[in-house]
Amino acid sequence: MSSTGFFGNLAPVRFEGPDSDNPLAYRHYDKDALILGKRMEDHLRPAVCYWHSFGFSGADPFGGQTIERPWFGDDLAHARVKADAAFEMLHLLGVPFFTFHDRDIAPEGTSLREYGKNVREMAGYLQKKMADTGIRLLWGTSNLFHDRRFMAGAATNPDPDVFAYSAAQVKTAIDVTHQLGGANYVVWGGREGYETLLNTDLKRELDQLGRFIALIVEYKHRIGFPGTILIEPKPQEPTKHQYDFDVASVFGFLARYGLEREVKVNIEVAHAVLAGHSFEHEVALAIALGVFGSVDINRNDYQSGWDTDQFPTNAAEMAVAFYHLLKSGGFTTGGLNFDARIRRQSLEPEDLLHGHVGGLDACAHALKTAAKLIEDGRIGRFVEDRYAAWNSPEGKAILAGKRTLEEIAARLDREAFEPKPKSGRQEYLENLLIRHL
Ligand code: XLS
Ligand code: NI
Ligand code: NI
Repeated sequence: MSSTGFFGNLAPVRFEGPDSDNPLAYRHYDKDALILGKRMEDHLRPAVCYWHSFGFSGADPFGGQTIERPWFGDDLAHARVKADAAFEMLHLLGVPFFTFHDRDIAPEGTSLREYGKNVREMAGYLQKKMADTGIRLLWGTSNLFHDRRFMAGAATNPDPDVFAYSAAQVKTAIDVTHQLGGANYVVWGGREGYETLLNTDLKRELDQLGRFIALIVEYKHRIGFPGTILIEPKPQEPTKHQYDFDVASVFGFLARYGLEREVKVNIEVAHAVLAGHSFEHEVALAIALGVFGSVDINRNDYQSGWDTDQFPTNAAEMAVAFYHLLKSGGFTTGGLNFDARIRRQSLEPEDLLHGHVGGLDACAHALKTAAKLIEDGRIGRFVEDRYAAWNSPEGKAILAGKRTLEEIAARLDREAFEPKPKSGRQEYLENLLIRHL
Protein backbone atom coordinates (compact mmCIF):
# COMPACT_ATOMS: atom_id res chain seq x y z
CA MET A 1 0.00 0.00 0.00
CA SER A 2 1.36 3.43 -0.93
CA SER A 3 1.88 5.88 1.92
CA THR A 4 -1.02 8.20 1.05
CA GLY A 5 -3.08 5.16 0.08
CA PHE A 6 -4.15 6.95 -3.09
CA PHE A 7 -2.13 4.79 -5.46
CA GLY A 8 -3.00 1.55 -3.59
CA ASN A 9 -0.67 -1.29 -4.42
CA LEU A 10 0.81 0.21 -7.56
CA ALA A 11 4.56 -0.40 -7.68
CA PRO A 12 7.25 1.96 -8.97
CA VAL A 13 7.45 1.88 -12.76
CA ARG A 14 10.62 0.21 -14.03
CA PHE A 15 12.36 -0.04 -17.36
CA GLU A 16 11.71 -3.51 -18.74
CA GLY A 17 12.80 -3.09 -22.36
CA PRO A 18 10.99 -3.06 -25.72
CA ASP A 19 9.73 -6.64 -25.38
CA SER A 20 7.92 -6.13 -22.08
CA ASP A 21 4.16 -6.61 -22.12
CA ASN A 22 3.66 -4.92 -18.75
CA PRO A 23 1.54 -1.80 -19.43
CA LEU A 24 3.04 -0.07 -16.39
CA ALA A 25 6.67 -0.57 -17.37
CA TYR A 26 8.91 1.61 -19.50
CA ARG A 27 9.86 0.05 -22.79
CA HIS A 28 12.10 2.88 -24.02
CA TYR A 29 12.67 5.20 -21.06
CA ASP A 30 15.78 3.90 -19.32
CA LYS A 31 16.89 6.93 -17.36
CA ASP A 32 20.54 5.92 -16.94
CA ALA A 33 21.06 4.67 -20.50
CA LEU A 34 23.58 6.78 -22.37
CA ILE A 35 22.44 8.46 -25.57
CA LEU A 36 25.20 10.34 -27.38
CA GLY A 37 27.19 10.12 -24.15
CA LYS A 38 24.53 11.64 -21.88
CA ARG A 39 21.97 9.98 -19.56
CA MET A 40 18.48 9.80 -21.00
CA GLU A 41 17.06 11.56 -17.96
CA ASP A 42 19.55 14.42 -18.43
CA HIS A 43 18.54 14.74 -22.08
CA LEU A 44 14.79 14.75 -21.48
CA ARG A 45 14.54 16.38 -18.04
CA PRO A 46 10.89 15.25 -17.73
CA ALA A 47 8.45 16.99 -15.41
CA VAL A 48 4.97 16.19 -14.08
CA CYS A 49 2.66 19.21 -13.93
CA TYR A 50 0.68 19.83 -10.79
CA TRP A 51 -2.41 21.42 -12.36
CA HIS A 52 -3.62 18.77 -14.78
CA SER A 53 -2.44 15.79 -12.77
CA PHE A 54 -3.81 16.87 -9.41
CA GLY A 55 -6.24 19.69 -10.13
CA PHE A 56 -8.29 18.38 -13.05
CA SER A 57 -11.83 17.40 -12.04
CA GLY A 58 -12.95 16.11 -15.42
CA ALA A 59 -15.14 19.18 -16.03
CA ASP A 60 -15.66 20.38 -19.60
CA PRO A 61 -17.85 23.16 -21.08
CA PHE A 62 -20.82 20.77 -21.07
CA GLY A 63 -20.59 19.12 -17.70
CA GLY A 64 -19.09 19.18 -14.26
CA GLN A 65 -16.83 17.02 -12.19
CA THR A 66 -16.34 13.35 -13.04
CA ILE A 67 -13.09 12.69 -11.17
CA GLU A 68 -12.89 12.46 -7.39
CA ARG A 69 -9.79 13.24 -5.37
CA PRO A 70 -9.33 13.19 -1.61
CA TRP A 71 -7.45 16.51 -1.82
CA PHE A 72 -10.21 18.52 -3.50
CA GLY A 73 -10.95 21.27 -1.00
CA ASP A 74 -9.85 24.81 -0.34
CA ASP A 75 -7.67 24.70 2.75
CA LEU A 76 -4.08 23.99 3.66
CA ALA A 77 -4.85 20.51 4.98
CA HIS A 78 -6.14 19.48 1.55
CA ALA A 79 -3.18 21.19 -0.13
CA ARG A 80 -0.83 19.03 1.93
CA VAL A 81 -2.63 15.82 0.96
CA LYS A 82 -2.37 16.93 -2.65
CA ALA A 83 1.38 17.52 -2.28
CA ASP A 84 1.81 14.10 -0.65
CA ALA A 85 0.03 12.42 -3.57
CA ALA A 86 2.01 14.46 -6.10
CA PHE A 87 5.33 13.41 -4.63
CA GLU A 88 4.14 9.84 -4.39
CA MET A 89 3.35 9.84 -8.09
CA LEU A 90 6.69 11.43 -8.95
CA HIS A 91 8.33 8.65 -6.97
CA LEU A 92 6.27 5.89 -8.65
CA LEU A 93 7.13 7.27 -12.09
CA GLY A 94 10.78 7.99 -11.31
CA VAL A 95 10.37 11.46 -12.83
CA PRO A 96 12.95 14.01 -11.58
CA PHE A 97 11.03 17.31 -12.00
CA PHE A 98 7.66 18.93 -11.39
CA THR A 99 6.02 22.25 -12.34
CA PHE A 100 3.26 24.31 -10.71
CA HIS A 101 1.17 27.50 -10.68
CA ASP A 102 0.81 29.29 -7.35
CA ARG A 103 -2.89 28.43 -7.42
CA ASP A 104 -2.17 24.69 -7.78
CA ILE A 105 -0.21 24.34 -4.60
CA ALA A 106 -2.07 26.59 -2.18
CA PRO A 107 -5.62 27.76 -1.42
CA GLU A 108 -6.38 31.32 -2.45
CA GLY A 109 -7.94 32.38 0.82
CA THR A 110 -9.87 35.62 0.99
CA SER A 111 -7.20 38.21 0.12
CA LEU A 112 -3.98 38.51 -1.81
CA ARG A 113 -2.12 38.74 1.47
CA GLU A 114 -3.59 35.44 2.67
CA TYR A 115 -2.89 33.89 -0.72
CA GLY A 116 0.75 34.93 -0.51
CA LYS A 117 0.98 33.49 3.00
CA ASN A 118 -0.53 30.19 1.85
CA VAL A 119 1.76 29.96 -1.17
CA ARG A 120 4.84 30.55 1.03
CA GLU A 121 3.64 28.04 3.60
CA MET A 122 3.11 25.36 0.93
CA ALA A 123 6.44 26.18 -0.70
CA GLY A 124 8.05 25.33 2.62
CA TYR A 125 6.16 22.05 2.69
CA LEU A 126 7.29 21.22 -0.86
CA GLN A 127 10.85 22.23 -0.05
CA LYS A 128 11.06 19.53 2.63
CA LYS A 129 9.69 16.93 0.25
CA MET A 130 12.18 17.97 -2.41
CA ALA A 131 15.05 17.69 0.04
CA ASP A 132 13.88 14.21 1.11
CA THR A 133 13.45 12.87 -2.42
CA GLY A 134 15.88 14.79 -4.63
CA ILE A 135 12.98 15.79 -6.86
CA ARG A 136 13.53 19.22 -8.47
CA LEU A 137 11.45 22.09 -9.76
CA LEU A 138 11.62 22.61 -13.55
CA TRP A 139 9.56 25.81 -13.32
CA GLY A 140 7.03 27.73 -11.36
CA THR A 141 4.41 30.11 -12.70
CA SER A 142 1.50 32.23 -11.61
CA ASN A 143 -2.15 31.72 -12.52
CA LEU A 144 -3.27 35.11 -13.83
CA PHE A 145 -6.27 33.87 -15.79
CA HIS A 146 -8.71 31.92 -13.62
CA ASP A 147 -10.24 34.53 -11.37
CA ARG A 148 -12.80 36.97 -12.81
CA ARG A 149 -10.56 39.93 -11.94
CA PHE A 150 -8.39 38.77 -14.88
CA MET A 151 -11.23 38.49 -17.37
CA ALA A 152 -9.89 41.42 -19.43
CA GLY A 153 -6.27 40.35 -19.01
CA ALA A 154 -3.65 40.66 -16.27
CA ALA A 155 -0.81 42.90 -17.53
CA THR A 156 -2.91 43.98 -20.52
CA ASN A 157 -5.96 44.92 -18.44
CA PRO A 158 -7.45 48.39 -19.01
CA ASP A 159 -7.36 48.81 -15.22
CA PRO A 160 -3.90 49.55 -13.75
CA ASP A 161 -5.07 48.07 -10.45
CA VAL A 162 -5.28 44.65 -12.11
CA PHE A 163 -1.77 45.16 -13.49
CA ALA A 164 -0.57 45.95 -9.96
CA TYR A 165 -2.44 42.98 -8.48
CA SER A 166 -0.85 40.71 -11.09
CA ALA A 167 2.61 42.11 -10.42
CA ALA A 168 2.21 41.48 -6.71
CA GLN A 169 1.03 37.93 -7.32
CA VAL A 170 3.92 37.24 -9.72
CA LYS A 171 6.43 38.56 -7.19
CA THR A 172 5.42 35.87 -4.70
CA ALA A 173 5.45 33.18 -7.39
CA ILE A 174 9.00 34.15 -8.44
CA ASP A 175 10.09 34.30 -4.81
CA VAL A 176 8.97 30.74 -4.12
CA THR A 177 10.29 29.47 -7.46
CA HIS A 178 13.66 30.95 -6.47
CA GLN A 179 13.40 29.48 -2.96
CA LEU A 180 12.74 26.03 -4.43
CA GLY A 181 15.69 26.26 -6.84
CA GLY A 182 13.45 26.37 -9.94
CA ALA A 183 15.38 26.08 -13.18
CA ASN A 184 12.99 28.48 -14.96
CA TYR A 185 10.05 30.79 -14.40
CA VAL A 186 7.24 30.66 -16.98
CA VAL A 187 4.86 33.38 -18.09
CA TRP A 188 1.91 32.15 -20.07
CA GLY A 189 -0.37 34.99 -21.13
CA GLY A 190 -3.60 33.19 -20.33
CA ARG A 191 -5.78 36.22 -21.01
CA GLU A 192 -3.23 38.61 -22.51
CA GLY A 193 -5.07 39.16 -25.77
CA TYR A 194 -8.45 40.40 -26.89
CA GLU A 195 -11.97 39.21 -27.57
CA THR A 196 -12.78 42.11 -29.92
CA LEU A 197 -10.74 44.98 -31.31
CA LEU A 198 -13.80 47.18 -30.93
CA ASN A 199 -12.99 47.57 -27.24
CA THR A 200 -9.21 47.19 -27.40
CA ASP A 201 -6.26 49.59 -27.66
CA LEU A 202 -3.79 47.14 -29.14
CA LYS A 203 -0.67 49.30 -28.94
CA ARG A 204 -1.31 50.25 -25.35
CA GLU A 205 -1.86 46.63 -24.32
CA LEU A 206 1.39 45.53 -25.98
CA ASP A 207 3.26 48.33 -24.18
CA GLN A 208 1.73 47.21 -20.87
CA LEU A 209 2.81 43.63 -21.49
CA GLY A 210 6.30 44.77 -22.46
CA ARG A 211 6.57 46.69 -19.19
CA PHE A 212 5.27 43.73 -17.17
CA ILE A 213 7.84 41.32 -18.62
CA ALA A 214 10.59 43.92 -18.10
CA LEU A 215 9.56 44.23 -14.42
CA ILE A 216 9.93 40.47 -14.06
CA VAL A 217 13.36 40.48 -15.70
CA GLU A 218 14.55 43.40 -13.54
CA TYR A 219 13.32 41.66 -10.39
CA LYS A 220 14.97 38.38 -11.36
CA HIS A 221 18.34 40.15 -11.57
CA ARG A 222 17.78 42.06 -8.34
CA ILE A 223 17.16 38.90 -6.31
CA GLY A 224 19.76 36.85 -8.19
CA PHE A 225 17.35 34.24 -9.51
CA PRO A 226 19.58 32.20 -11.84
CA GLY A 227 16.74 30.52 -13.77
CA THR A 228 15.52 31.44 -17.23
CA ILE A 229 12.41 33.56 -17.77
CA LEU A 230 10.23 31.86 -20.38
CA ILE A 231 7.18 33.01 -22.33
CA GLU A 232 4.87 30.22 -23.51
CA PRO A 233 3.39 31.06 -26.93
CA LYS A 234 -0.24 30.20 -27.67
CA PRO A 235 -2.35 31.66 -30.50
CA GLN A 236 -5.78 31.72 -28.89
CA GLU A 237 -7.93 30.07 -26.22
CA PRO A 238 -9.05 31.43 -23.88
CA THR A 239 -8.94 34.75 -25.77
CA LYS A 240 -9.80 35.06 -29.46
CA HIS A 241 -6.31 36.35 -30.16
CA GLN A 242 -3.38 36.00 -27.81
CA TYR A 243 -0.39 38.38 -28.08
CA ASP A 244 2.11 35.58 -27.53
CA PHE A 245 0.71 33.89 -30.66
CA ASP A 246 3.72 31.78 -31.70
CA VAL A 247 7.50 31.79 -31.55
CA ALA A 248 7.84 34.35 -34.34
CA SER A 249 5.40 36.79 -32.71
CA VAL A 250 7.00 36.37 -29.29
CA PHE A 251 10.43 37.03 -30.76
CA GLY A 252 9.15 40.18 -32.48
CA PHE A 253 7.57 41.31 -29.21
CA LEU A 254 10.76 40.66 -27.23
CA ALA A 255 12.91 42.47 -29.78
CA ARG A 256 10.58 45.48 -29.76
CA TYR A 257 10.90 45.82 -25.98
CA GLY A 258 14.62 44.98 -25.87
CA LEU A 259 14.07 41.69 -24.03
CA GLU A 260 15.27 39.18 -26.63
CA ARG A 261 18.44 38.38 -24.72
CA GLU A 262 16.66 38.01 -21.39
CA VAL A 263 13.64 35.87 -22.18
CA LYS A 264 13.27 32.57 -24.00
CA VAL A 265 10.28 30.50 -25.06
CA ASN A 266 8.53 27.47 -23.62
CA ILE A 267 7.13 25.74 -26.69
CA GLU A 268 4.04 23.59 -26.28
CA VAL A 269 3.37 20.95 -28.94
CA ALA A 270 -0.39 21.55 -28.72
CA HIS A 271 -0.01 25.32 -29.09
CA ALA A 272 2.26 24.94 -32.12
CA VAL A 273 -0.51 22.96 -33.81
CA LEU A 274 -3.17 25.51 -32.80
CA ALA A 275 -1.02 28.24 -34.40
CA GLY A 276 -0.99 26.32 -37.67
CA HIS A 277 2.63 25.23 -37.31
CA SER A 278 4.34 21.95 -36.60
CA PHE A 279 6.15 21.35 -33.31
CA GLU A 280 9.31 20.87 -35.34
CA HIS A 281 8.89 24.31 -36.92
CA GLU A 282 8.50 26.08 -33.58
CA VAL A 283 11.55 24.35 -32.08
CA ALA A 284 13.75 24.94 -35.13
CA LEU A 285 12.72 28.60 -35.35
CA ALA A 286 13.32 29.26 -31.64
CA ILE A 287 16.78 27.72 -31.94
CA ALA A 288 17.51 29.76 -35.06
CA LEU A 289 16.47 32.97 -33.26
CA GLY A 290 18.42 32.08 -30.11
CA VAL A 291 15.37 31.95 -27.83
CA PHE A 292 14.76 28.25 -27.34
CA GLY A 293 14.14 27.47 -23.68
CA SER A 294 11.86 24.59 -22.74
CA VAL A 295 9.00 22.39 -23.95
CA ASP A 296 5.47 21.47 -22.89
CA ILE A 297 5.33 18.10 -24.58
CA ASN A 298 1.55 17.54 -24.53
CA ARG A 299 0.00 17.03 -27.95
CA ASN A 300 -3.25 18.26 -29.42
CA ASP A 301 -6.08 16.54 -31.10
CA TYR A 302 -5.59 17.26 -34.81
CA GLN A 303 -9.29 17.62 -35.57
CA SER A 304 -10.97 19.36 -32.63
CA GLY A 305 -9.23 22.74 -32.79
CA TRP A 306 -9.10 22.89 -28.97
CA ASP A 307 -6.12 22.76 -26.66
CA THR A 308 -6.80 19.17 -25.61
CA ASP A 309 -3.58 18.67 -23.61
CA GLN A 310 -3.13 14.97 -24.33
CA PHE A 311 -0.18 12.81 -23.49
CA PRO A 312 2.23 12.52 -26.41
CA THR A 313 2.05 9.37 -28.53
CA ASN A 314 3.58 10.44 -31.82
CA ALA A 315 7.29 9.57 -31.71
CA ALA A 316 7.89 10.68 -35.31
CA GLU A 317 6.45 14.16 -34.64
CA MET A 318 8.74 14.59 -31.66
CA ALA A 319 11.82 12.95 -33.22
CA VAL A 320 12.16 15.59 -35.95
CA ALA A 321 11.97 18.34 -33.31
CA PHE A 322 14.38 16.55 -30.97
CA TYR A 323 16.79 16.21 -33.90
CA HIS A 324 17.10 20.01 -34.05
CA LEU A 325 17.30 20.20 -30.29
CA LEU A 326 20.14 17.65 -30.10
CA LYS A 327 22.00 19.38 -32.91
CA SER A 328 21.85 22.63 -30.98
CA GLY A 329 23.30 20.96 -27.87
CA GLY A 330 20.07 19.96 -26.09
CA PHE A 331 18.34 21.47 -23.09
CA THR A 332 20.18 23.81 -20.76
CA THR A 333 17.70 24.95 -18.08
CA GLY A 334 14.65 23.58 -19.94
CA GLY A 335 13.05 20.17 -20.03
CA LEU A 336 9.93 18.29 -21.10
CA ASN A 337 6.92 19.27 -19.07
CA PHE A 338 3.89 17.01 -19.35
CA ASP A 339 1.29 19.78 -19.45
CA ALA A 340 -1.09 16.89 -20.16
CA ARG A 341 -4.22 15.59 -18.57
CA ILE A 342 -6.07 12.35 -18.49
CA ARG A 343 -9.49 12.27 -20.16
CA ARG A 344 -12.81 12.99 -18.48
CA GLN A 345 -13.58 9.28 -18.36
CA SER A 346 -10.20 8.24 -16.91
CA LEU A 347 -11.31 7.78 -13.35
CA GLU A 348 -8.73 5.46 -11.81
CA PRO A 349 -5.52 6.61 -10.10
CA GLU A 350 -3.63 4.25 -12.38
CA ASP A 351 -4.85 6.21 -15.43
CA LEU A 352 -2.51 8.99 -14.29
CA LEU A 353 0.36 6.53 -14.44
CA HIS A 354 -0.61 5.15 -17.84
CA GLY A 355 -0.63 8.65 -19.30
CA HIS A 356 2.82 9.52 -18.03
CA VAL A 357 4.38 6.11 -18.73
CA GLY A 358 3.21 6.14 -22.34
CA GLY A 359 4.12 9.78 -22.79
CA LEU A 360 7.59 9.41 -21.39
CA ASP A 361 8.16 6.26 -23.41
CA ALA A 362 7.13 8.04 -26.61
CA CYS A 363 9.62 10.83 -25.78
CA ALA A 364 12.39 8.33 -25.10
CA HIS A 365 11.63 6.57 -28.38
CA ALA A 366 11.79 9.95 -30.16
CA LEU A 367 15.08 10.79 -28.45
CA LYS A 368 16.64 7.51 -29.56
CA THR A 369 15.46 8.12 -33.13
CA ALA A 370 16.82 11.67 -33.14
CA ALA A 371 20.16 10.42 -31.81
CA LYS A 372 20.31 7.79 -34.56
CA LEU A 373 19.73 10.50 -37.18
CA ILE A 374 22.67 12.43 -35.74
CA GLU A 375 24.91 9.36 -35.62
CA ASP A 376 23.91 8.42 -39.16
CA GLY A 377 25.05 11.88 -40.21
CA ARG A 378 23.58 11.81 -43.71
CA ILE A 379 20.92 14.47 -43.08
CA GLY A 380 23.46 16.77 -41.47
CA ARG A 381 25.93 16.29 -44.32
CA PHE A 382 23.23 16.82 -46.91
CA VAL A 383 22.27 20.18 -45.42
CA GLU A 384 25.91 21.23 -45.15
CA ASP A 385 26.57 20.34 -48.79
CA ARG A 386 23.41 22.12 -49.85
CA TYR A 387 24.79 25.46 -48.67
CA ALA A 388 28.49 24.71 -49.28
CA ALA A 389 28.78 27.21 -52.16
CA TRP A 390 28.22 30.03 -49.68
CA ASN A 391 31.68 29.21 -48.33
CA SER A 392 33.25 30.40 -51.58
CA PRO A 393 35.04 33.79 -51.41
CA GLU A 394 32.25 35.40 -53.42
CA GLY A 395 29.50 33.89 -51.23
CA LYS A 396 31.24 35.11 -48.08
CA ALA A 397 31.81 38.58 -49.53
CA ILE A 398 28.09 38.97 -50.34
CA LEU A 399 26.99 38.01 -46.84
CA ALA A 400 29.65 40.13 -45.19
CA GLY A 401 28.18 43.19 -46.91
CA LYS A 402 31.20 43.65 -49.16
CA ARG A 403 29.23 43.73 -52.42
CA THR A 404 26.74 46.31 -53.65
CA LEU A 405 23.77 45.46 -55.78
CA GLU A 406 25.59 47.03 -58.77
CA GLU A 407 28.72 44.93 -58.19
CA ILE A 408 26.69 41.74 -58.03
CA ALA A 409 24.85 42.71 -61.21
CA ALA A 410 28.12 43.58 -62.96
CA ARG A 411 29.53 40.13 -62.21
CA LEU A 412 26.47 38.53 -63.77
CA ASP A 413 27.08 40.73 -66.80
CA ARG A 414 30.76 39.71 -67.03
CA GLU A 415 30.42 36.01 -66.37
CA ALA A 416 26.93 35.47 -67.85
CA PHE A 417 26.33 32.25 -65.90
CA GLU A 418 23.10 30.35 -65.42
CA PRO A 419 22.52 28.83 -61.92
CA LYS A 420 22.18 25.02 -61.96
CA PRO A 421 19.19 23.76 -59.92
CA LYS A 422 19.86 20.75 -57.66
CA SER A 423 17.50 18.18 -56.18
CA GLY A 424 16.28 18.92 -52.64
CA ARG A 425 15.95 15.13 -52.11
CA GLN A 426 13.10 15.36 -49.63
CA GLU A 427 11.89 11.78 -50.18
CA TYR A 428 15.36 10.37 -49.57
CA LEU A 429 15.69 12.41 -46.34
CA GLU A 430 12.22 11.42 -45.07
CA ASN A 431 13.09 7.78 -45.65
CA LEU A 432 16.14 8.18 -43.40
CA LEU A 433 13.80 9.31 -40.62
CA ILE A 434 11.49 6.33 -41.14
CA ARG A 435 14.43 3.97 -41.26
CA HIS A 436 15.59 5.05 -37.79
CA LEU A 437 12.15 5.21 -36.16
C1 XLS B 1 -2.40 26.54 -21.30
C2 XLS B 1 -0.98 26.52 -20.98
C3 XLS B 1 -0.67 26.48 -19.49
C4 XLS B 1 0.76 26.86 -19.23
C5 XLS B 1 1.03 27.23 -17.81
O1 XLS B 1 -2.80 26.28 -22.43
O2 XLS B 1 -0.40 25.45 -21.64
O3 XLS B 1 -0.98 25.24 -18.98
O4 XLS B 1 1.61 25.82 -19.60
O5 XLS B 1 0.28 28.30 -17.40
NI1 NI C 1 -1.73 24.51 -23.35
NI1 NI D 1 1.55 24.69 -21.37
